[in-house]
Amino acid sequence: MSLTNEIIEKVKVKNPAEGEFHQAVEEVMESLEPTVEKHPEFVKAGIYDRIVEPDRAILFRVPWQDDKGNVQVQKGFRVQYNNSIGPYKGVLRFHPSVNLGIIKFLGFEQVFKNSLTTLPMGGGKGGSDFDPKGKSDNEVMRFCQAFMRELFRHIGPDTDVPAGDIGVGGREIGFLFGYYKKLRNEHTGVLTGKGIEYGGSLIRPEATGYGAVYFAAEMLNVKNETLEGKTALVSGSGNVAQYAMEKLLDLGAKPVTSSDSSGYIFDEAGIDREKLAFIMDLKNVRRGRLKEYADKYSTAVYTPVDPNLGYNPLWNHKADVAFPSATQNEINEKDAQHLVNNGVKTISEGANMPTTPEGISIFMTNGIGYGLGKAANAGGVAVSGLEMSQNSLRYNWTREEVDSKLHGIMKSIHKAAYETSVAYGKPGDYPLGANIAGFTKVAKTMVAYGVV
Ligand code: NDP
Ligand code: 2IT
Repeated sequence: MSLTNEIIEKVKVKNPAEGEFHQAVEEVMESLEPTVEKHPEFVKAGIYDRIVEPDRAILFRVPWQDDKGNVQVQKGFRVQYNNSIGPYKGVLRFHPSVNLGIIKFLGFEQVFKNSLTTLPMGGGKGGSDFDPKGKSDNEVMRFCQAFMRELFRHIGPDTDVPAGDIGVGGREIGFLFGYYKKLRNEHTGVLTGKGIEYGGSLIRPEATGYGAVYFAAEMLNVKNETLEGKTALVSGSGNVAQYAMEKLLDLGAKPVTSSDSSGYIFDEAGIDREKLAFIMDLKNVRRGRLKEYADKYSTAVYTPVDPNLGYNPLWNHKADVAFPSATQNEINEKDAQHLVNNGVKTISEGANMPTTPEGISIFMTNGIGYGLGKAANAGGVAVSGLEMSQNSLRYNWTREEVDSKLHGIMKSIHKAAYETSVAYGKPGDYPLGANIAGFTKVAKTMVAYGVV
């Protein structure tokens, strides 16, 4: 058995019931197989065994009081995965599905993603099974404060810098940062995604969605194509999906779908700027359900989620490009086949690990340009890195400066992934190229440090 396969098997045995984590390790390790022969120094230093094991995983109890005065208890997690190239960096996710396996998969992915950004950031991830949906602002505040009461002792601007993800937006970051500041009596860049008034970076809210579209544009550029006039399927209606749609409109493409966990809308006429503004208000201000979109716009059809269907009909519409931007494993084998059958030739993943391994192999065997999440959605963490730099400098760059740095970073991520795929004899195999490029930098650093 090859070394990388041995590692996969060991991870499965040693970390039972962590399916998403196994999936992420399998995906990365399969790509890394050709590096084993090329880098005997990595094997000698035990890098393959060490890279799958987090530096530490912190689990804690988060007790908080709801509006009725009842005590609720949530699980809290922070997995500090690898800080070889910089402080641990990666988000907090608040969603009822959060468990240790999900946080470990996200943290593991983050190590390679952050390495690809060219910025000095290690990888980590955290979160809670708390569900902000249906909670009052006061409840969310009390929960965030309770969460930070434990987390503050493990993080710091040079140690570990969290940010937002599913269920953690500007409101939550404000509560978390305000309480950290109170506990530590210091105003530093300990969290990113902050409000502009208290150290946030311009373009951070837009960065992941914009970056995924810039990445798609780079993939198309290899084939001498652009996004102009292309029809796009987008899933999700949160932070990433909203700004992916905005940048698609800027570049002349037509987004036709959007979804939330209850269902999706298909708007053949296209989601234009006015309709996008409606989605942003609905989701960010009124915190409502996407079904309202179809009540307001007669050009749209709403389809509720049918858990017995075995596929997501959102991916079964004619289009050219697709931006999965909701959550993990939202494209299975059937969905991938539907995308291929409907003429989609380019996928740029805004979400983390939205495609199952079976789905990925359908894309690869059909020659689809497949931009995996850790390359395509790295724009968010990249601008988080720029926010950290601005906080250290106590300075702010303009919107244009940040956007142009983001664009440059997405181009260089694409270049690194593409050129590595060429160097390893598989031009256009983005999973291979991105995983190897991200890994190599971290592995070299680990070798330099010795056995620590
Ligand atoms: P948001 O919470 O802003 O939006 C998430 C969207 O996905 C919502 O529309 C939500 O619907 C939907 N969704 C979430 N969970 C599920 C589920 N289990 N089933 C179906 N739909 C679901 O999160 P983000 O936009 O920030 O994150 C989306 C994805 O992008 C995640 O995979 C995240 O890890 C990834 N990502 C985010 C980055 C960022 O900077 N924010 C950076 C890089 C990656 P509903 O409203 O009903 O919950
Ligand atoms: O998955 C990700 O890269 C993010 N959600 C952003 C991480 C960050 O620290 O900004």
